[in-house]
Amino acid sequence: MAQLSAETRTVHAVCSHDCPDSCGVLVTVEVGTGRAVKVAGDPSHPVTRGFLCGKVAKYLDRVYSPDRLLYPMRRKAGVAKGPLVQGREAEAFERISWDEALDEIAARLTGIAAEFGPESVLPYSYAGTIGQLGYGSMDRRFFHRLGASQLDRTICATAGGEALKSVYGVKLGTAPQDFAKAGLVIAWGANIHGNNIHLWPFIEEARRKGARLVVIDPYRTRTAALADEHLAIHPGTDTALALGLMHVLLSMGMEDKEYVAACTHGFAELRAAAMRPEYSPERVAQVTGIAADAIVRLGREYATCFRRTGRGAAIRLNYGIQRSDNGGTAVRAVAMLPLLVGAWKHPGGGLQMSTSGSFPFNGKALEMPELMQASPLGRAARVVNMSQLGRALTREDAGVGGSTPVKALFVYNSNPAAVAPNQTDVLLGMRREDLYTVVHEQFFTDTADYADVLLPATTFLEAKDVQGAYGHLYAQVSERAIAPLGEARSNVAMFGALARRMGFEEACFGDTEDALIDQALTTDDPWFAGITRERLEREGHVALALPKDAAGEVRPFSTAEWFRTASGRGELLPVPVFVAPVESRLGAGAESGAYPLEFLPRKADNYMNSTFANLPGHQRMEARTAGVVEMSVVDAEARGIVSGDAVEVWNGRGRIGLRALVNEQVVAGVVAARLDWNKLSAGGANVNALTSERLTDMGGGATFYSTLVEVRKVQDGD
Ligand SMILES: Nc1nc2c(c(=O)[nH]1)N[C@H]1C(S)=C(S)[C@@H](COP(=O)(O)OP(=O)(O)OC[C@H]3O[C@@H](n4cnc5c(=O)[nH]c(N)nc54)[C@H](O)[C@@H]3O)O[C@H]1N2
Ligand SMILES: Nc1nc2c(c(=O)[nH]1)N[C@H]1C(S)=C(S)[C@@H](COP(=O)(O)OP(=O)(O)OC[C@H]3O[C@@H](n4cnc5c(=O)[nH]c(N)nc54)[C@H](O)[C@@H]3O)O[C@H]1N2
Ligand code: SF4
Ligand SMILES: [Mo]
Repeated sequence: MAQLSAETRTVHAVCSHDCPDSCGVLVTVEVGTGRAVKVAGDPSHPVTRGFLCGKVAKYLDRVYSPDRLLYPMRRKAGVAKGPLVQGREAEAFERISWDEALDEIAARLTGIAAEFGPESVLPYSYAGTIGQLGYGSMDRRFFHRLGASQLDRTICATAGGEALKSVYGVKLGTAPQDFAKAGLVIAWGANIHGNNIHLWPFIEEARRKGARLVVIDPYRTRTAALADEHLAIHPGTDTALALGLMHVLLSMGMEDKEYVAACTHGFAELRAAAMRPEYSPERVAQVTGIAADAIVRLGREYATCFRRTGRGAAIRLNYGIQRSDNGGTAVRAVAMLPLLVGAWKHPGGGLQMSTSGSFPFNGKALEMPELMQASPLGRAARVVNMSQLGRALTREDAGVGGSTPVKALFVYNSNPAAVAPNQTDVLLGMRREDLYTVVHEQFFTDTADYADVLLPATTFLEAKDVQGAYGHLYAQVSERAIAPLGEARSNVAMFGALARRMGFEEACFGDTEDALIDQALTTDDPWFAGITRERLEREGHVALALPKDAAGEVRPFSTAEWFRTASGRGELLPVPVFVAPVESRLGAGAESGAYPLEFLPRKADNYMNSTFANLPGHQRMEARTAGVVEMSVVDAEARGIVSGDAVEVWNGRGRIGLRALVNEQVVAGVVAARLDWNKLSAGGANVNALTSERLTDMGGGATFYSTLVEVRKVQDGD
């Protein structure tokens, strides 16, 4: 008989997936077997508050999945690179030992670097883990010492990040708990219920006290459906809406004159711009698709929030609005709104996009860029933009000047075959037989299908790390709860071992996780005052030491001291100007009429980008959106399409096969489909076969949400 009450212990870990919430996770481990038997949200964490999202509540299904990649493997001779059948990928590879794997990789990288120069090696990583060590420490040291190309990690948040910094000088905002005190909450390009669920209870608390929730999103997300008002904005037109709201509030003279004078720079110019006729509610309505009276109402409600309710207006701005040609400008425009009404001074008021800038981790100590000087290059290596991977792999000059082609690709923390834009070129490049590809992964992803060598990676239960957050203000240490499964190694362990195999003798390649955590926390920054590894280990989570006002509250940007811009104020210059994205109904890309529909290649509520997409339990939760393109009845009827029809969605870059789902999630002119693994998609390509490598106006970011397509019914015999 099974023993019912085996002795257990509880370990504090941190969910390391790329999510603003960075939850404290309590892992129950059976002492006898060392097996994790339960994961739960840490009830003592002020934002996690004892619950996990639906994805990670089932995390043990992922950790102990029979599909985990557990051993180093090498592609069998004669097996071409390219899509494999899910669940049978291992047949294309043969198991090898870590020693063989490291020997081979070291020999190949050394040879390629000698023949083509070390910049012909391209690391490719993003946010498989956002633990400080796993995201960027030993890996960066390794590639710096090698002299490999540097990767500009732009695929997610750089447009918005640069934009926020241009206005405030720092990526910081309203704490999630403070949303409970708000008198009005605006979710702007933010799918809170799907992507940031731990903010939701605070918003519900505010609503119970009378606050309204307004969602500005072209898609009727779960968040929008649960809101008091949903404004279905046309994609890429947020700058116009923000200026329209300014137009309304400035026309009424509702700006906070004292705050504006003390804390902003460039108000007169911004006022003149916003008062131009093209930002009147009527004109903005034409551009955004939002009724003029709704714009006037929201402008007034926002401007008068504190006077009416004694509570502030809070904006949850998220990255949805900046995945578009002018996404940086859009974020700047929205981020200026709280500066005009002084919302930062009010309880619950302000704006949150990312709080990551509040964590002064010592990135330089972790990454050691000075090691590039010790590499054969003897200088800083060239930089390749990750949002243009297709270009980097298919053009001789890697798209960045010079003549060094990419000859080796080292992928970890990412699944570019599924998530990178312009997939046709990405896969064309990855299929190259003369490209040596190493993939460090937990699963046989789409990217693994193109690997020469596969290395098994740990999950966050299996390695220690230290983590901040981009949606709250607590630092945490994540303890190792269980031993690595199979022969999995953490990013730190793997790159440390590979560095030794390459003959890199610097002592830094032997640093332990604890040593790295200590280095990450070594800083004079007062916001980390009193935060040490020992304290984090003891307490699980520790609040940042942010400055408090006389009432003992942390109120970012309530006074001029908070701004870290050159002007020392909230920077309103240059004033934002609305320009239609190239691929939008008003943009140059629509002129030919060939691709009239705006396409939203969305994230799944129950996956994390492409992570979880292979797990049956998660697939069941996402069944509604599996393999479908959602469209309005207007666009469906115009094409003779009804729900269930097989359709093709295409543009000049690619085509994918889906089934139509005619509903009210999108308005006329917009269609939506979600990200999946390619090999789980009909036809073997996902939504990124349609997206482009055009970059954003700031930060060189990806423009996933500015994509034009056409849809047609697939006739019998097609
Ligand atoms: N469940 C789940 N959680 C996640 C993720 C996931 O894949 N699944 N991904 C994680 C990652 S990597 C990130 S970066 C965060 C991102 O979190 P969010 O920024 O919330 O991410 P998105 O879903 O990209 O965009 C939010 C919303 O913006 C809308 N949107 C698209 N274009 C526009 C536009 O032009 N204007 C406006 N106003 N809205 C627009 C989209 O329809 C979407 O509903 O979430 C993280 N959390
Ligand atoms: N069409 C479309 N494309 C998108 C987006 C979209 O909304 N729509 N979103 C974009 C955004 S915002 C982002 S952030 C990117 C995300 O792109 P990625 O960062 O590539 O995200 P994931 O798809 O989650 O893939 C992460 C991979 O890392 C692996 N992994 C996890 N932990 C570790 C570890 O410790 N070590 C190693 N070696 N591997 C690990 C996981 O198994 C997983 O396969 O996608 C972008 N692409
Ligand atoms: S994915 Fe986000 S919400 Fe879910 S457990 Fe991880 S940090 Fe928390
Ligand atoms: Mo992201």
